[in-house]
Parts: sequence; C-alpha cells; structure tokens
Amino acid sequence: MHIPHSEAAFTAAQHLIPGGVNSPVRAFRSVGGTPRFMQRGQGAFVWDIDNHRYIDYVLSWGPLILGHAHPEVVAQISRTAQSGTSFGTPHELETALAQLVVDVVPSIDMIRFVNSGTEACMSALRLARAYTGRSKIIKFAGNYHGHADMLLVQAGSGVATLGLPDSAGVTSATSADTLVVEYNDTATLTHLFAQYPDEIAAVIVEPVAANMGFVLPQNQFLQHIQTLCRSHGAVFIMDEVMTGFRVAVGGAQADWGLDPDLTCLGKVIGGGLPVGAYAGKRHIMEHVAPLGTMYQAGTLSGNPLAMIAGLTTLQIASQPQVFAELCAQTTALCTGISRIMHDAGIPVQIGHVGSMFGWYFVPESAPPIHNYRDAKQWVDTQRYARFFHRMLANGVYLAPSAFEAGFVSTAHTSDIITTTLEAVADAVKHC
Ligand code: KE4
Repeated sequence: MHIPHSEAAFTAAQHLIPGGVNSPVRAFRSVGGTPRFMQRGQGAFVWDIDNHRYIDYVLSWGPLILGHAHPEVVAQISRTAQSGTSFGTPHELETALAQLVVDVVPSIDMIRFVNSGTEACMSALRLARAYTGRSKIIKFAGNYHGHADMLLVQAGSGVATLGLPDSAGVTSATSADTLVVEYNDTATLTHLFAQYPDEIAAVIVEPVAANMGFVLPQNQFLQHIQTLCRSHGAVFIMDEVMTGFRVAVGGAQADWGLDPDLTCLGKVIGGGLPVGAYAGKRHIMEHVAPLGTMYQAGTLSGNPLAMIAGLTTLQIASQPQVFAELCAQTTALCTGISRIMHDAGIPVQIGHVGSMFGWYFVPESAPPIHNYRDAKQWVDTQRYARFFHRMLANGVYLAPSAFEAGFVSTAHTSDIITTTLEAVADAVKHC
C-alpha cells in the first residue's frame, strides 16, 4: 500500500512521542510496517491520512460499540459541550449514568467513575485491600488490567505483544504481593488459598481472557473463583473493562450467572471518551472516600462530556433487538472465517462471545489453547502478521497483534460482514 502521509507522520511523531505512539500496541511492532494515522471514522469505517478506507474491527480497542461518529452520540456530546466541558463539581449526568449501570448489571449497588480501565482496576484492588485489611492479590498470566505497577506482572495486551517479561520500573517490592496463576488453572488457585489462608485480599480476573488473544473460561473456572473467594473472605473482582456491555448488556457476569463483589468497567461505558469505573456491593463501596478511608480521586472523573457519551451509547446499545443483531453479526463473521480457514486447510482456533471475537493461527498439532503459556508456545505470530497486512491491503483493519481481540459494532451490516469475508478468502491465499 502507498502510505506516504502515514510514513511522514510516523517519522515526525517518533521524534516527539516514545515510539511515535501514546499506547505501545498501536505501533505495529509485532506485525511490522508503519502504523496508519487515522483521520476520520464513520460507522464501521475509518480512513487513514492517505485516504485509504478500512472496515474497522478494533473500534478504538472496544469502546465504539455503535461504530464511529454515531450521529446521536456526536449530537449529545456537542449539545452538552455548549454548556461547558467540566466543572469539578457533582453533575446530574454522573447520577444518570450510575443509575443506568446499576439497572443493567445485577451485582452493582454503587459505582465510582474514573478516567481509564487502569484507574478502575488499580482502585478496585486498593479498595479490596482496604476492606479486607489483607495485602496479597491474585491475577492470571496473560490477563491485562492496565498498567498499575502491582498488575504489570505477567500481563497481557501490549506487554505480551512486545514479548516483555514484565515492565521495567516495577520494583520487586510492589509486585511481591501479586501472585500469578495460569488462566483456567483452578487447582493451583485452590492451592494458593490453602497456602495463604486469610492473606488474600482479592482475585482479579478477565471473564474472557482477551488480552492474550481470545480464551474462554473452562470447566466453571469463574464460578470456582467466586466460591473460593467467598469461602476465604477474599474480594472477587471481575475486570469487565473489555467484556462489559460487550459479552452481554449486563456483562459476562449477567450472561454466566456470576455475582462478583466488585466489577471494573471502561471502554464502552465512555462511548469513545475517557471513562472507567469500579463498582459493586454497597458494603464494600462504602469504604471509598469521602464516605470511607480508602482514597481515590480524579480531576476529570465523571465529566459531563464523557458521561453523556457513555449514557447515549448504552441507551442505544442496551436495547434488546439492537444487542441481539450485534451478536448475530458477530456470529456470522466468525462462522464465515471458520469456514474459509477450514476450506483453505489453515488450522485456527477461533472464539467469539457477544460482540467480541478472536482467533489463533496454530499448527495442526497444537492443543486447545486455554492459557497464556500455551498461547505463547503455539501461536504463529508470523502468520498472523502476514494475514494482518494482507487484510489491511484488502481494506480491513484488525488488531495489530496476535494477542488482542476483535470487536463488532452495530454499524457492521451484513454487507460489510460479506465484504470482510471476501477479504479473508483472499488473505488466506497469501499468508
Ligand atoms: P485502559 O487503562 O487502557 O483504559 O484500560 C486498561 C484495561 C483494563 N482491563 C482490561 C480487560 C483491558 O482490556 C484494558 C485495556 N485494553 C487494551 C487492549 N487490549 C487497551 C489498548 C491499549 O493499551 O492501547
């Protein structure tokens, strides 16, 4: 592809911004080539600054469940901005979005808005430690909960994409209380609780491991976590930053009958503007300042623009027929990809749930991938890179990493899914 403007823009950006990007996974490091600088999005499409149009399955890494520049979302942001962008005071739009979340997510009684998923997860763990008076936390290898020091231990997403063991600058002191277990390894989790009785403040888990590709929980894994937390007095935290309002309107927890003590949210809840949240049971949330002694704050937390963007997005996306159609399109896409890969004799492991999906290119001999260790061992990242670039040339924008998930929006019509599958049918001949 001829992309002189993105190439020039990338050169300029690299002089001023580390790696030319404000988030590492955007840099195309694991797939090679020049990241595309986008200039415009509309519905399911984005245009780069060389005017190439792409069908977008990244959707800003999940938030844009209605697609780019949804007219009602844009209109509500524009209208709200006419009255000011931020006050640093309580605003009724915060209460309105809080009420909507409480209404659709059964486990949530109270919510605190922050500005990113990182803040949400970091704060939820601080709250769990404050509530229990304990120090240790358990996370799962390949799960990514943002870049707070204590969570950058065997993390997924950009850490996995770049093949980093962890992150420089995270001291052994800050990670000493973070215990790591392989995803879906209930036996080891059970053993840890026995080894550290009364010391574990919380277990935090991605209900779908979508920062190491796409791995679903197996054999009642999440239910086991919930039971172990209940019986040992630890806080069960579901990180639904990615799965919230995407697996189901009420999140994966609603779909799978779980009742976490705390939930982390982000992405879709902001409708494309910066919003995160931690939320859950009232008797735990009441420990948050100024009500309680667990401190967390934020200058732009709950700002009216982000609130109205999230509120408008969720009001539209949560309509039953809208969400059902979104899931049907996701199923059609993944069914089509499976068929094309099978007919081309290319072994893949593909998964989808709700409006998110992912797949691994693997050798025929690979076992079913249910954890990060196997994902790192078996996934053919080179084949993914070749496929990615062929799809880019065919006008389809996928995540520039084999260790990320894909997302569908309500703007991805059947015709767009058909066009995507035609691009897949071509790309498999060249990867
Ligand atoms: P943010 O701080 O990026 O808003 O959210 C962190 C986070 C927390 N929990 C989960 C399950 C997440 O997926 C994320 C962020 N996701 C990545 C993509 N997999 C964000 C993309 C990026 O880092 O540029």
